Amino acid sequence: MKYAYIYSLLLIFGFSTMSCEENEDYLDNTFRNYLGYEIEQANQKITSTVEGTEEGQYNAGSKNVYLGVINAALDVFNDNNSSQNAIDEAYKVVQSAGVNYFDEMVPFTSTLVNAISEANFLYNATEEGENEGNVKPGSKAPFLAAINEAQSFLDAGGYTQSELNDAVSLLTVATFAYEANIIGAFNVPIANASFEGSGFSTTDFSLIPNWNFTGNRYGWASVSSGVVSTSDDPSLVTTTDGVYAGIVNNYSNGIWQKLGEGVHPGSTYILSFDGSIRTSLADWTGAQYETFILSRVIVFNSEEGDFTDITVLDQQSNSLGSEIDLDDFISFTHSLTIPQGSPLLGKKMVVQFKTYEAGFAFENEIWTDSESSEVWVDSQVFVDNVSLKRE
Ligand SMILES: [Ca+2]
Repeated sequence: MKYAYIYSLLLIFGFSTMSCEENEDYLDNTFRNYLGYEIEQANQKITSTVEGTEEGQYNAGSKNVYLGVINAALDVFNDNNSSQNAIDEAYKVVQSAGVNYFDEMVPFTSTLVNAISEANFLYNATEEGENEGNVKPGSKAPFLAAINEAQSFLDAGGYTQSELNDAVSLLTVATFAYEANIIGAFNVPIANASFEGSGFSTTDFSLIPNWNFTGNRYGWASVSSGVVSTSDDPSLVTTTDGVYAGIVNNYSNGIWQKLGEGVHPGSTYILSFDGSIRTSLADWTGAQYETFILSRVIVFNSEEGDFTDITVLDQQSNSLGSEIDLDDFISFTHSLTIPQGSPLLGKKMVVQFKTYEAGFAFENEIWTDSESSEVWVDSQVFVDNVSLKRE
């Protein structure tokens, strides 16, 4: 009785280890300890979960049901006269109550919604054929069937988290099988990748389909990012395709586009684009600095467009030199590999382009260069013909 009493005190105060030393009835108490451990785990589950209607919360009243089972088992545990059968039975009942309690959780429906959206994106972005980027003939029909099945499951509702996990697994297996049938590299769709989609020159980024601009970092920065055509801008003599190119100006977070592509751990991505200098003004001493396009692949950790809370998957500085060359776009490739086991699995990728000049304290984008002498630099660059491949 004495030991059982101490054990129950330990349980109440949440100790995670229980000693079996100095116990005469060792075998019996070993089985008791299994039960005690199970009760302790159940109590921890009760204290670490809340009831509510949000994903991951538990249905109203479910805690009391679970607690009732736990307390009944605790009585068996604390009673020194409990038979081995009663202890075994209590052990099973607590375990199955734990499974039932888990099923009372409001399921993380968003995981399936995301998996379906990713699958649809992949399905729509690929065509059957024999060329690189095509999916092998006969692959689309079974994949679409798997997507439709997942969608029907989602629409029907009334599922538990365990059932939802199974549905996500089924769709994931179908998605991976489909991806394995893609020949060579997969072309990640980038909308309006060559800025021809707007059809007119503008600095109003709300009018430029699919690309975003979060504004200048300083109020005095008068130049704006946007899109221009060869006929409207004398410094844009030619583009690599079409007649429009995007403009990225200094003193801003640049331009960016959120893609349908979720992060694939273990994959290598190749980001390609063309760049050219639009303006690269000398500083007040007449010095001309090397101009760069900074290409980045990021994910937003919280709000879309919130650059104070991002994870940079990779970035690369691409030099355009310091001379303005009116007829030349330079082609760049930026390769990045996502580590296996990356916690960013499935997070939507964002492609971002910024510009800066050497001699400028880039990290802080302040007015001093590395020699701490004041410089005035200003640059704008053209970006065009963006593509992203997953290998
Ligand atoms: Ca273009």
